[in-house]
Amino acid sequence: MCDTVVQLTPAGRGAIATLLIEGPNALRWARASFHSAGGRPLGGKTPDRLFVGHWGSQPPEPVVVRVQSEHSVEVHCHGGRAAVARLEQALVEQGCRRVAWQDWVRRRASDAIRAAAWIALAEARTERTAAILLDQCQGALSRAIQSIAELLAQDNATAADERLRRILGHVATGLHLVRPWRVVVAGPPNAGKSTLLNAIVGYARAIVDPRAGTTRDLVSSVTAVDGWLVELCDTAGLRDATHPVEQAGVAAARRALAEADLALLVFDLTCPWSASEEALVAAHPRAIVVHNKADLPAAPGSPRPPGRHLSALCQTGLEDLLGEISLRLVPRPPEPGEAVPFTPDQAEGLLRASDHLAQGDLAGAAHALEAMLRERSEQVANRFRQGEGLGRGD
Ligand SMILES: Nc1nc2c(ncn2[C@@H]2O[C@H](COP(=O)(O)OP(=O)(O)OP(=O)(O)O)[C@@H](O)[C@H]2O)c(=O)[nH]1
Ligand SMILES: [Mg+2]
Repeated sequence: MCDTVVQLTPAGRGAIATLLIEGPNALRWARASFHSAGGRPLGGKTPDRLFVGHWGSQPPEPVVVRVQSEHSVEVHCHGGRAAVARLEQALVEQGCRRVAWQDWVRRRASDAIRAAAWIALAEARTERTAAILLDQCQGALSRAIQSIAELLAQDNATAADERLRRILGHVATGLHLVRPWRVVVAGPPNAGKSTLLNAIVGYARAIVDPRAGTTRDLVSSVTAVDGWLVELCDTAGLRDATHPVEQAGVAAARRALAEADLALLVFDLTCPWSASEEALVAAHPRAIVVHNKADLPAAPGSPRPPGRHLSALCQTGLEDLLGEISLRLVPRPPEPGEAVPFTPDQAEGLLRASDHLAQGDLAGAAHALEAMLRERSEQVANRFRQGEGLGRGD
């Protein structure tokens, strides 16, 4: 086994970075570069001790070293990229191998799914999504898959199918734990789409103007709605544009609408309801309809379809709208500790198992599930045995 160095903290993001030196000579490498502030030598008899001092001499880099054992030493230094690169480089020149943190995690995790969960957890941006990923780090999905494989081994296809369906019900949620849902705000010009986007994200992301046709391009902002990660996308007002730039904007808006996970169709309550608005609603039956400018008297005329009456300008009615967005995106949020697949590979593996099960092929289903737990760990282990698995830890 050779000695390795891995950066455990994200590159350049924290005030403090942590490097881990592992291998038979870990303590020796640390001793070669570390100068203790109090003159106390690194190591000694007591395990798990902290030492304050500096690394190298030209110039000295302040560090705190934690000796976990002769084979495992943590070095805490300034979090900036330059300080980390200097320490890493010195260790590499001494003969340590640099390991990417993702490979370090994969090598340690007991199965491929837990490893993927730890890696995804580093990307989680809300407490709610992090809690779901933490459950998967602690084995929720791995155990669920193992238990289904056991049911299959016992020929209990009905119970296996039921559990598999329950997990598959969370695929869409799982795939959006680190990748945001895309919610597109569309509707006729001047309806208050940009005002609504700004009100939801909490700052003036999009330009607002009383003149119709202000927004021309797609304007996005990532935010959290009820703890779910959402990319809100403002669009050009939908109308028969004559100017080529506006035409391009309207075409982009229509594409965004077609690809959206959820659409908010925003209309102006002070304008009479028209046939083109009716057609827009009919073309997007799953959209949330928003009747905006509820702070002003509504235009008399033909009845409007049901929808949320609110004022983006006065910010009234927004909470209810956010609640509906959350419910539409995730109608059945996972219970704490529940199994949630969170990568496309996992979704594919589960669907493959489900297909085998539907054809009465229990062994094939079990094989597909077991492969999900195994594959990656084996690949990574092989790469380590062959001396690969190295790379930048960022
Ligand atoms: N009274 C009132 N005015 C609003 C409301 N929402 C938006 N407005 C006003 O309506 C005008 C148009 O608002 P925008 O947000 O730019 O409308 P838009 O739909 O983005 O318009 P385009 O980008 O041109 O398609 C601005 O003068 C806003 O201040 C509202 O809830 N109440
Ligand atoms: Mg606009």
